[in-house]
Amino acid sequence: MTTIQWFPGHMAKARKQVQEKIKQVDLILEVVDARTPESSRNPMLDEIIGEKPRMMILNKQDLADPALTREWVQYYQDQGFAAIATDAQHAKRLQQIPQLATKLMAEKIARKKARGIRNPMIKAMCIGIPNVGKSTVLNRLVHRNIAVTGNKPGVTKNQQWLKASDNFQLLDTPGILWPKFASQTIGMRLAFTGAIADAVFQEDVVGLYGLTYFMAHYPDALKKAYHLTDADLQAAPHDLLVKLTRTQGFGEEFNRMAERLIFDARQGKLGRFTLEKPGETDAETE
Ligand SMILES: Nc1nc2c(ncn2[C@@H]2O[C@H](COP(=O)(O)OP(=O)(O)OP(=O)(O)O)[C@@H](O)[C@H]2O)c(=O)[nH]1
Ligand SMILES: [Mg+2]
Repeated sequence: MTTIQWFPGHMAKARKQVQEKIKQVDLILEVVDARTPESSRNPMLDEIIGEKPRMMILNKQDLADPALTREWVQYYQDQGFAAIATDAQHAKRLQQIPQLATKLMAEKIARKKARGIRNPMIKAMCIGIPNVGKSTVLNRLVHRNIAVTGNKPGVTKNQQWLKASDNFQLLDTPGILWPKFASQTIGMRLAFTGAIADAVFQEDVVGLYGLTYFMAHYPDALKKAYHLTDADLQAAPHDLLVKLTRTQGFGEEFNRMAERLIFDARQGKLGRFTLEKPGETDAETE
């Protein structure tokens, strides 16, 4: 299997900046991709954050498998995190974030009030890997499009403070990956969902990973999207990729079909999907 890895210089710098700011913030909002929650958690950030109160935000839930999202939220709550699933394109549910933040900070707020501070400020730092929707979530919370967002990884280049209210301030940060993924399956999941720059990986390898996963877990979605039969789904993934390349009009250009499949999946054209289940180890899915 080819190795996927992406840790350019700007991420090393962004990590250093997170380290520098960590003391100034009360709370961490860790945004992950609901389609691949555990693989989209940066283990490097764990070390930096330490014991700071943390809220897990499983964003892009509109694209993820709803039953598995419920399992993942429960999984993180069982681990003692405040965890919620969000769709940052719709503001309504996001109001749970300041409510939860206030709850998490209740003791600290009470201590500050006891010291005579009438309206204590909560400062939260939003962190996560690239393209999971950090800036979009924050824009919703401040009700304005202040932070730049975009449908590719690496859009936010610098940290930026945003004011949600008189007592809630948010720090947007650039998405950060880490120097070595523990397994190549993690790289595949992150490439497939768009956290890794497309130029860094081979579409045919990642497309074939996605096709194999969908054949095993979401065959009906594939059948519907590409007009396939049950017999087609019995083929080896590589043979199905060859067939799809031809039937979708790409001739012998397997790369282009793989690219199309990745694009369709990211757009939601293959239905809602989640690439990992709580408690599953990568060895089971390699
Ligand atoms: N479907 C869907 N798309 C979303 C959601 N949240 C964000 N997006 C889209 O995902 C893309 C990335 O969003 P950003 O907010 O720029 O992501 P980011 O985490 O700040 O990315 P970096 O700055 O690169 O680290 C944009 O095209 C958003 O419109 C969501 O909940 N659902
Ligand atoms: Mg951003």
